[in-house]
Amino acid sequence: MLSKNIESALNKQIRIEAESSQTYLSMACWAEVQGLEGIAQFMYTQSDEERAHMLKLVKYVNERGGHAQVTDLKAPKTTYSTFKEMFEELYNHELFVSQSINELVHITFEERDYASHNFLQWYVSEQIEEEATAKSILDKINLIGDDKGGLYLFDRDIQQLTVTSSIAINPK
Ligand code: OFO
Repeated sequence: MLSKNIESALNKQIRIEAESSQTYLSMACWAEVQGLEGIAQFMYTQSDEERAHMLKLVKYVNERGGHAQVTDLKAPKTTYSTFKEMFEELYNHELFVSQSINELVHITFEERDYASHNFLQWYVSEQIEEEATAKSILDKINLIGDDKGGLYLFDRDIQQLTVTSSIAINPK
């Protein structure tokens, strides 16, 4: 059974995961209308992953005697000056999410809710992976600079990352 405090902290995280999904969906739309197909696919997959993270929390809260809350969400921004700016925002957003997961883990520890503490370890590992992916993408973008040919190849190569993460979400 979840304490009220933990239930509310988990619900806060449900909202953050839902907002992350919307943010990446908006990034996918912007990239798609710019003709950046590979980047758009990557962002659509990221958006699906965030929704899956949200649903995992929803199920956990409901199964543990709480009530998962589906709320209104903060609207994400819809345009970006450059794709580099967009990936910087993705990276910063992941840092923010990691911090939020850390705080949540801390609360479960303080309340000695070891079941929730254990459940959240999956999110801790996931954030390590997502931060690393976002950081390595940013490093590549910095290497490309303003080179149009480099952008073309980057947009093509990032599709490979998308294939890898869809396999991770939908293992057959
Ligand atoms: Fe939900 O995994 Fe990153 O944000």
